[in-house]
Amino acid sequence: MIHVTAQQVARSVGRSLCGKTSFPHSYEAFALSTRSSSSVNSSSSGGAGYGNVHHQMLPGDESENLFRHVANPKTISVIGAPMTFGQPFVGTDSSPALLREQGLLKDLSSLGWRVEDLPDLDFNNICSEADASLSLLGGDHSIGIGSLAGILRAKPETGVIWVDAHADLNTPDISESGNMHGMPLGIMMKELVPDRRVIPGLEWMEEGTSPRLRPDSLVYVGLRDIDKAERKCIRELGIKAFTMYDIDHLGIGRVMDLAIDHLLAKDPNRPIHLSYDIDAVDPLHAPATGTAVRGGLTWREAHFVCEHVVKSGALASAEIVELNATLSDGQGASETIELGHQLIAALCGECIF
Ligand SMILES: [Mn+2]
Repeated sequence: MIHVTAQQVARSVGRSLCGKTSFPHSYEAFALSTRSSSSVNSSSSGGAGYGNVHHQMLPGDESENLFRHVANPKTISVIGAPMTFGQPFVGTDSSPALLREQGLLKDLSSLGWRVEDLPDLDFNNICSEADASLSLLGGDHSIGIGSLAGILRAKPETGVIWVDAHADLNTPDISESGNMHGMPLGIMMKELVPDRRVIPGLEWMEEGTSPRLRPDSLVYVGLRDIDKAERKCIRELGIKAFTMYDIDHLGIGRVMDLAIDHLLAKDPNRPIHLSYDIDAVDPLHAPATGTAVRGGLTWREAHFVCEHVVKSGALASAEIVELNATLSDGQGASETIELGHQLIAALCGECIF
C-alpha cells in the first residue's frame, strides 16, 4: 500500500505547473484537444488493422502474492492528470478520457482490482484524495515532477524505473527546448538543482520534507535520444541506464532483471514506481505521441517491461504519459491508446499465462 494521497500528488502536480512552461494556456488549446479526442475511434473492439486483434484480460495466478506494497483487497486509484503544457503539442490532456472510454476501468476490475476512479486533477482546484495504489494517466511527462515529489514524500526509499526514449534529465539552465516534460528527473536531483527556489513556481518543492531522488535510485530503460548535457549528467552521476543498444545486446529479459536488481539488491522491500513514457515504444506501435523516435521497444518488449516489474512484487505506483491522440490519424491514435490501455492492464497483473 502506498501512503501517498492523491491530494499530495495533485498538489504537487498542480503546483508544478506554475513553473516554466513553453506553451501558453489558451481556450483554443482545450477546444482543439476536445474536438480531436471526440473524432478518435476509441472503442476497444473497433478500429482498423491491429485494432481488430482480439485481446482478453486474464490475470496471472491468483495464488501468487504479487503487489506486496498494495492493500488487500487489491485496490487501485486511477487518477487522470490531463496536462499538456509541459511540451509544445496540445492533446495529451485528452488521453485519460480516451483510456476510460476504451473500458480501462472495467478491465482492471476483471483483473481482480477494486477500482477507485478519481476525478481528473483540476489544476486550479485541487481536492481529490486516494489511499491505495496509484495509477496516474497523463498528461505529458511534466506530471512526473508532481508525482515523484508526492511519492518520495510518502516513501522516500522508492526506486524509480523510467521507461522512455528520452532521459528527461534537463533543467531550466541546460534545456535546449525549455519544455518542462524534459525536466522531471533533473528537477528531482539535488546534484542538478540544489535549490529549487531559484525556479519560479517551484518554490513549494523546498517546503517541509522534500526528499530528492538519489541517482542510484533511478534506472532508465529504452533510451535512444539523449541531449549532450544529459549524457554528461548520466555519466557523472553514475545513473544506471539501459539504452536500446543494451536491449539489442542483452535482450529485454536480462535488461529488466538487471534494472530490478539494481533497485532491490540492497533493500528487497523498497517500493518501485514505474514511469512509462509511451514514446519508449517504437512509433510503429505508438505513433500518437509528441516526440516519437524510431528504433524503440517492440510490442512484446513494451509489455514485458510491465509484466516483469509486476513479477518482482515491488510495484507500488505507476504513471503512463505522453499519449497524444491528436498527433496521428484515426488508426494510429486508436492503436496508441489501445497500447496504453494494455500496458496499464499489464501493470495490474494481466499476463499471458
Ligand atoms: Mn518522457
